[in-house]
Amino acid sequence: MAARRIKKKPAKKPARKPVKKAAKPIELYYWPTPNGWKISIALEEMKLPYVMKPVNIGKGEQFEPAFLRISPNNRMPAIVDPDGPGGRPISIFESGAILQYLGRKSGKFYPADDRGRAQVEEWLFWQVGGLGPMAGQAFHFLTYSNEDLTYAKKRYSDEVNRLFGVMDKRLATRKYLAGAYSIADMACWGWVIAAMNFQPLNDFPHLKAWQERMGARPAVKKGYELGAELRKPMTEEQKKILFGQRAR
Ligand SMILES: N[C@@H](CCC(=O)N[C@@H](CS)C(=O)NCC(=O)O)C(=O)O
Repeated sequence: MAARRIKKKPAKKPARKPVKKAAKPIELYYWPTPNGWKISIALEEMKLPYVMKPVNIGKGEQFEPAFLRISPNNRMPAIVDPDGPGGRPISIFESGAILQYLGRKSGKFYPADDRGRAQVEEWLFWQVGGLGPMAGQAFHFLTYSNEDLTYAKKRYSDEVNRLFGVMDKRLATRKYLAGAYSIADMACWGWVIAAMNFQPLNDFPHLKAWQERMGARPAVKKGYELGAELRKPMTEEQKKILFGQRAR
């Protein structure tokens, strides 16, 4: 009997392991200031991979055409996420919009339910429309202005004092501004740290406790330290670049 030829099954190709694409890091356009810290802190808290791209605002790098395409307001922070919605890159400027985006992307520190989200947004917008600009102006007239303008110094430092009072009341009954720790706290912390230089926290015990509670978080420490070595006292040359800007 003729030996039956056993058909050899074609050798199976070894099963390919699905190749996991390493997430490309988010590019953070940054300089170590209270507005920059909001985003470095958030990225650290959310454990999102990122790479820092320094924008030396004292040298005028915020006016470079490549940066203006990302941030038409010539201000940092800004981000480029290579893995944005639909897997396509996205660029975002304005710290509040960036925080909301990162909160949605990571699903952290920005509640999904409407009530929780509305509370976070109240305090986030309170920061971007109030605490940040007012503390920024106070800082300007108290520290940077070459003219000694008593009225301007008082107007803005009074407003910071009022805003600190609002925060202090809020924090008397909750650990964080919106109850649970959120992007709103991340937005405010750097401005409190900066404004403490001219408005001490002695009269605001709950705010002081919050500032310390946040400051003890490793991610906050790391975000705050990002690029600290770049920060230098402002020179007259830098003031000419930063102040007195008009439409270009
Ligand atoms: N509303 C903006 C403000 C950002 C902002 O003022 N950034 C400052 C540094 S803290 C800046 O980039 N300044 C550059 C300039 O004044 O030309 C935000 O929240 O992102």
